[in-house]
Amino acid sequence: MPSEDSIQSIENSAAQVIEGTDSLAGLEAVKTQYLGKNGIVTEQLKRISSLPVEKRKEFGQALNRIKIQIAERIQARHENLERAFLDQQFRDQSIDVTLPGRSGTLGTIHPISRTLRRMEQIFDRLGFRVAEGPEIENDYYNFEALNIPANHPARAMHDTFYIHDHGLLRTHTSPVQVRFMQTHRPPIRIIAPGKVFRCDSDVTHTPMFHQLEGLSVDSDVTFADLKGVIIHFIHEFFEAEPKVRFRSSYFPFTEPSAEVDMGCVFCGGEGCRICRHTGWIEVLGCGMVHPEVLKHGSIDPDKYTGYAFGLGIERLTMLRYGVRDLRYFFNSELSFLRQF
Ligand code: 2NM
Repeated sequence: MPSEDSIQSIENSAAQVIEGTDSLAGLEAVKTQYLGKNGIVTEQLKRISSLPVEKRKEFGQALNRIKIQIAERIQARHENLERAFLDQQFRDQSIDVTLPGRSGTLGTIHPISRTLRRMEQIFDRLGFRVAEGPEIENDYYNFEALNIPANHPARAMHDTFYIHDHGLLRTHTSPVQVRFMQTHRPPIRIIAPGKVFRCDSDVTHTPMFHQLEGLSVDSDVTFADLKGVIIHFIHEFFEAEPKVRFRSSYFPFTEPSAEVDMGCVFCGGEGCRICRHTGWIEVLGCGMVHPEVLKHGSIDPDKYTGYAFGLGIERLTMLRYGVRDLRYFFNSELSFLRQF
């Protein structure tokens, strides 16, 4: 017959096993091992009926006592393990609200776009509206209408990308101005900014670059008006008042034509690397619109006159911001772009 001692040893071993269990699943198995249908305590209870009558009560009471004690121990251990599990979970998932935030990266405006915006603002205040047109043009609008007939040497200068018989990538934005003249009556005051394409590539030329051309047509437009607008533009754009000179030149689409130089803003006219020791920097080309070009724009040259000008946006951006190499605009180097 089992003694008080052996019952107590079941309790002792149960206590040890329970304390040594460190998972909720393991604890469930221990509960079955002791208190389950075929558990150690249950097996003992089944034996009561085989004991002498006078022993049954004492033995039964002792077994019930340890059954309750074991159940309580399991319950207490369960609560401990659950609390430890939750504590660990809180520690693992906690957020340190004092950490500095992660900032997103902000993009910047590309220097070419920045210059374009600046130019558009300056000309907007002078009454010029922005006009646009196709980048894929044809022979008529890119050359013929601009007084550059087939076999004219000026065609060779343009290094045109031809697409098919008459399709080509515009080599300047002048076609936009011809199309505008054909669809609008004077007074006309527009600028045509955009991409242009020339089959040319070296340290100072890229096959695609940006131009801005201007056009003013009215009944009494003179070269003096052109000079006033150009000088004002240069002063505004460079936020300085360098000297400006108009040097006689030739373009098929203007007569007379001029190229415009400004006093070197880097050396003040002393002569430096940037102005190639001339003290002057070439800024743009311009002239009075050729009567033939006005005719192609359905404008009567006996009633109207006009001036036009054209400039390279990359070139003026380099001068304005002191960018030393054209290729910076196109190689997507963030350390360069982030400065704008
Ligand atoms: C230049 C220089 C001189 C020009 C002419 C025209 C048009 F379409 F009205 F005839 N647009 N742009 C022009 C005149 C462009 O670029 C150096």
